[in-house]
Amino acid sequence: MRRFYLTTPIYYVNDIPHIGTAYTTLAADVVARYHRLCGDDVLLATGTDEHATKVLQAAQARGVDPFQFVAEMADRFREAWAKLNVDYDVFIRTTEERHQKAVQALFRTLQTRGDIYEGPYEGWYCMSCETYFSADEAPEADGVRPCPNDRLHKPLQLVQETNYFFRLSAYQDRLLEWMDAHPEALKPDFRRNEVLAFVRSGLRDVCITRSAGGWGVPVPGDPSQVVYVWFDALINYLTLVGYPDQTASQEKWWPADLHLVGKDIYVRFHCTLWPAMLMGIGLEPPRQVFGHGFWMIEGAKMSKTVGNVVEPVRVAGWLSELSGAPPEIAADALRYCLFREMPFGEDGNFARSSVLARFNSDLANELGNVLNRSLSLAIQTFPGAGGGAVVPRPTPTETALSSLAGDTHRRVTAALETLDLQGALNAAWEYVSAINRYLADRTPWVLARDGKTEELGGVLYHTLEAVRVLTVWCLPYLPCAAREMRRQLGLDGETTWESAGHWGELQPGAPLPVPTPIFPRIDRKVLQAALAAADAAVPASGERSGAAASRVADAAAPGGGPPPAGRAGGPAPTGSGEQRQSEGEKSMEPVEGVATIAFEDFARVELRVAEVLSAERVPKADKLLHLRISLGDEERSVLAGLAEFYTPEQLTGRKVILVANLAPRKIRGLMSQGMLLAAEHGERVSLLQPDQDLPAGARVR
Ligand code: ME8
Repeated sequence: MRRFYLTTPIYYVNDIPHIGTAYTTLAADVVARYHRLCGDDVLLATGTDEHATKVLQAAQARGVDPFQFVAEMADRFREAWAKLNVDYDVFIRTTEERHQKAVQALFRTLQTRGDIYEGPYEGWYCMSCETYFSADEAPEADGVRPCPNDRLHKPLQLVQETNYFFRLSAYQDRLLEWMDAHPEALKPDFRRNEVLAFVRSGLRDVCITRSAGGWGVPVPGDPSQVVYVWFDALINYLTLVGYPDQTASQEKWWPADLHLVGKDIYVRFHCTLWPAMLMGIGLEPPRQVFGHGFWMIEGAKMSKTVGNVVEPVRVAGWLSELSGAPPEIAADALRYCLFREMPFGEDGNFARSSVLARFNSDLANELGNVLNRSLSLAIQTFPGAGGGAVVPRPTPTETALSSLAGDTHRRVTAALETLDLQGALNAAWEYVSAINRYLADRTPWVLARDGKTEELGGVLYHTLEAVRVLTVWCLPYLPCAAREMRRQLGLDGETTWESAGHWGELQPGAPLPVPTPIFPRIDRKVLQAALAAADAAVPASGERSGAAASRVADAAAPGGGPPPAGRAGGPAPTGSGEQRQSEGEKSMEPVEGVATIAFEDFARVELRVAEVLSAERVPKADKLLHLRISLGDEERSVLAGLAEFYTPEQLTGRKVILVANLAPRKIRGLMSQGMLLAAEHGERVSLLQPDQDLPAGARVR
């Protein structure tokens, strides 16, 4: 029996469970259910990360005791996962005593081995992003250091304190050796390359304690400091398996088979800091870390400020109301949509309209149809007890779906083994289409009308058996719906993954209950009204609609400028050569989309056509290009965060759109006098340009 230990990130409890946190948790549930069906001994762990400063602030803002606040929020996560049919094995909260013990034990071990030392820390701190910057990253302008990351460029505060550091720099070579020896450990491959580049560019020691605040695990032997939230959080994966005391459990479950995380916490936390910490205490790194992509919401980044946070439980409730399906079936439908819609690993766009469309087409029409039609026909010709039917007899002539089932089973299995969670569904739905085509070809209703009972029985057996095989592939994704489908096929007991590879398990003569539609089709009028409403407003917490997001591809834009560490996704180095991990890594991404503005507000932005006269890379800033541009009667210097998307040659001579009346800023010692407009979709960025040859300086409205 294979054992399989997989984890989700533990989520910050300053926020409610949303579609993003649900996505990782649901993905873990799909993988865990697949492994359980394969007969593996599975441990699926999730939980909550409760020691972040922003969590404390959220409690204070509500005037609630922080311990009471985190306990209530942890319950909200548990409730949400229950409503979304997540079957986790263990739930951990970082304020639990067992975790505090594990963090302190690990800290002491590293300290004894000489990997933790005390030293002075100096850095510039942004309260808003909870992130530290070095003086280089946040140059002074007009007597203050504006935050290079925060949207409002709030002034940074100087922080000087004595802290403890983890000697991450000592692990660079060992990490590279490990990555080299285990190419399967970091997936998908394109993200592994980011990790390699990050580690090769040089690792610096990280500050792992804080002296202010007092919210966190006390540093052993120095209660004036608490352990930094990221150092604390990563250790949860060990606490869960009994570290440091329960050695038998730890031996059984460690190393973890799979850490599933989003791309925001992949490179520096899960693929660099965590493996190094484990190496430091003599434990093996995880067998695999998978970094999936991010959901945008109707074209914009999900953010509390924008007010477009999607709550999955509410979306499921909305689907249930519109369709009349029970809540757990609606939750399954949402699960299906999330994994069918977006390739696992890439970014995607969440739109309620596509959830509705998929509900009706993929689930009600295609999947629901194959079961309902064949069961209804069986009742007419092969009646059984209580108004139901009996399984008819197979005939040797019907083979179309049996050979295809074997191929599809191999494809679905291969996809799940490599975490291609969309690929597995694509293959299964090709099979659903094949069943529907088969029904259309063989026209069992005509066979019934013409009294060709034996042939009809053969066709219906073939269809029902195909649906049985299909239910096994569906069980990880649609656990409640697939179980209900199986019940309607007269199958109540547990099953195995392997059973989808066998043909002929339905027993002729076995009773089939009266069917009811599992995914009731949403009525056309209700659907149209819901789509119109979905475009205007939202069933969740005030999400807004919107087309593809645009962003300002300029160094001055949040996230568009130089990375905090001067290299992609890197931790912020300090002036004195160490680096301080930031819990705000994900908050460094740009916030796309803003609330509605009046036309007068838009009119205050001066947009002009500009011509790029020359472009060059900015030394030691991977993302930045320094452009000289012409506005016809004036030349300007502009810094743009475009180096990953355009070469200097591609930009020279090009007409672009400039935000011309933005206050000038000095970045890396160079003046930036405006921003270029670019559209962004997933990882792609495309500069806006006029589609006719207009002179530089022309106004854009
Ligand atoms: O980072 N699309 O917690 P967190 C897809 N406590 N997935 C998303 C997403 C989106 N738009 N937004 C969030 C933390 N996620 C730390 C983790 S682990 C030792 C500590 C998912 O509450 C994704 O998995 O901010 C991401 O990595 C995670 O939520 C971040 O959750």
